[in-house]
Amino acid sequence: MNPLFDLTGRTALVTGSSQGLGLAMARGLAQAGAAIVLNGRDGKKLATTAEALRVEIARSRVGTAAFDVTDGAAVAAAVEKIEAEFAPIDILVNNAGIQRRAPLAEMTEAQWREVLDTNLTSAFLVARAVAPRMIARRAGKIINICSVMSDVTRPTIGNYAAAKGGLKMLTKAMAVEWAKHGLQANAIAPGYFATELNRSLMENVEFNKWICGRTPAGRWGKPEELVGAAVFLASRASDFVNGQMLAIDGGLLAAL
Ligand code: GCO
Repeated sequence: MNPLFDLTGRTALVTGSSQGLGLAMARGLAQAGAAIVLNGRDGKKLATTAEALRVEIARSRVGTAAFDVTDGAAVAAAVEKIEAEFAPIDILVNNAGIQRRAPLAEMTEAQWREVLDTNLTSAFLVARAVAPRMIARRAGKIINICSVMSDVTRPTIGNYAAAKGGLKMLTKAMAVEWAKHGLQANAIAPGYFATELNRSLMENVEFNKWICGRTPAGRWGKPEELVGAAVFLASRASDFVNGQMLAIDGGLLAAL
């Protein structure tokens, strides 16, 4: 492997990584040499997932941190514990996200707030806990998992699109404040990927046909197809990249 992409000796915290895109990126970062801290709210699920990764990837170091990314006090305590007991966090992947689909005019305040809290505010809360430590070390990589919905949207996901659009701008805000301290903050924007979050969409014959037609590559993405971008943005190869959003979308954002 080109040493530019070697993550040996680095530690990555990946929020929302007990399944789906977060787990796929955590696996890829571990395969590139990083020690990994998995996060979710279910400690048992995290422990099972971590053990499976340790078996799958020889010499991997995988820890777990069960905490609610929307709870500022819990986030601060968890980051303190990780840095004290596992390792300093060199790479933060803000991946935690949910969907609560509803037409805007019918959307409840709870559906709005839950999505904005989990998909946007959490990235602020976790980065606010981690960044001062990275600043003190004058190095750190922050990767926010945005979406094609940071730039475009469709009916019934107005809360999700607002959150992901905000996350794109929060990424730029992090970059402009923290680059001088040696940190790089960037984003990955997945298109439509085959995950649990999208199972109902994939199983809908009409929606599946629309997505495969709307995506120039003509198919759904595979979670492992995010790994290259994650390793790039987590590695020395991206030391002069800041405030950027890299779409991994099969060409969707390029097409009318
Ligand atoms: C939907 C989907 C999308 C995508 C996600 C990809 O309901 O249209 O969940 O939101 O999966 O945005 O980044």
